[in-house]
Amino acid sequence: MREMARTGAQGASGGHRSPRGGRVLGCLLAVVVAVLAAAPSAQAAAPGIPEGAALWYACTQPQYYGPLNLECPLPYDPRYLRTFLSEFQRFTPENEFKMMYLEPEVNIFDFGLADQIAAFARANGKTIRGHTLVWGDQLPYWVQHPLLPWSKYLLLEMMAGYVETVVGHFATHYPGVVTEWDVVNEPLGPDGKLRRSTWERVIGGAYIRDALEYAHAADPTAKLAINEGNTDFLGPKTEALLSLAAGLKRDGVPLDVIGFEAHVTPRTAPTVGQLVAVWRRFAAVGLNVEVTELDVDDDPGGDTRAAKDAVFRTYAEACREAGNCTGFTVWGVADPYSWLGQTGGALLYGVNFAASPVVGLINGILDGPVQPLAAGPSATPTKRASPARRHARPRSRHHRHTTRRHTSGRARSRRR
Ligand code: 9MR
Repeated sequence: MREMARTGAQGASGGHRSPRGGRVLGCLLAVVVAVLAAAPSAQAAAPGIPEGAALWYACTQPQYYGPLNLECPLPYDPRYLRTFLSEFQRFTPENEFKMMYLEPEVNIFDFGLADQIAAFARANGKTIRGHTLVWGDQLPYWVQHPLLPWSKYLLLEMMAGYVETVVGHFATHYPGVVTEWDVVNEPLGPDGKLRRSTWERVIGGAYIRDALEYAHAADPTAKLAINEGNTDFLGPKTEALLSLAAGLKRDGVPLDVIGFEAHVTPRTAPTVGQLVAVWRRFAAVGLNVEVTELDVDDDPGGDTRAAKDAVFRTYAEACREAGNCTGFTVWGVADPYSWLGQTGGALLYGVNFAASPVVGLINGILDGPVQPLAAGPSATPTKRASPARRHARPRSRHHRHTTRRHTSGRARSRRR
């Protein structure tokens, strides 16, 4: 997953000077350069498919300042940072951007750690997939507190305030760093019905489109995603996701990407053909897709490295072949730091940060130009009521909040 050289054709830098008396030639050259610049160039955009990893930020730092439960689970090892920096172009904060950390108390935002992470990305030329704004898990205690009897309107108000504050924070203070958001995470249950969560129970299914609208209003430049798992095969859950996504696109809701988590094993993984078949259905409704959380756990009894590598290759090949795949993210930098535990061998870099043999292959597959869908067939928003109007949301109760720029967590010294 080397850093791909992304240098397009170098533009005319003004270094040419017409020889004395060569004005006509100079003019002609200027015209040719202008025509070439205006013509669509095959070399103009050759960004390949960006490769990312879920990052445990504290593990990149010898000194960590933040909540204790986001400490790196292992002693500081500079190889973690080195591997990330040299091999990946972007990252997903594995936990740090989740609501329980960003709004730990009602109306009190804590961007202490998130600011460090965004500054880290900016300083190192990386971009961030923001994960995740509206999810049923990893919520602050107060969202589900039985003594807080949410009404639909109050919860919607709170959700609007949360999404606008968080997305707006990064758009304002770190422009161009958080380029994409998992706005809604795992909205569906295994049967394809909307997953029960505080959001769904109190607001109803419309919370999905509302969250997307609020995110778009806060940062019109960010790509917006719904992220879901276990939808790599055609089946009831995948059909339900497709129909949800198609409906949103039809209504002009700002949705760009469907994220496919891909927590799989060699036995549960799909084939290239199955993935491409699913992803093309999403292309047909105007959506790009991304592999967002790929890791390959062991089946009972264990699997060989070769079997796992074949799965990584499958996802990379499908991503290249589908035509609308705009990202490839593995869920962790190296095995010792995987949420699945250290022994699984579920990632591309092993216990000693040695690259699996498939890494070079994946680089080759994902490199080179791609032409994802720029906008879906229904991407032109239809004129329709804003979420606030649809729900007759009482604007006067606008969410007020205080932001805490510095986290209450204390500095943690790390052993080398
Ligand atoms: O990798 C994350 C792990 O460290 C957390 O303990 C866990 C809490 O639910 O969330 C993990 O990440 C999840 C992601 O946010 C959403 N998709 C499933 C991921 C794996 O559970």
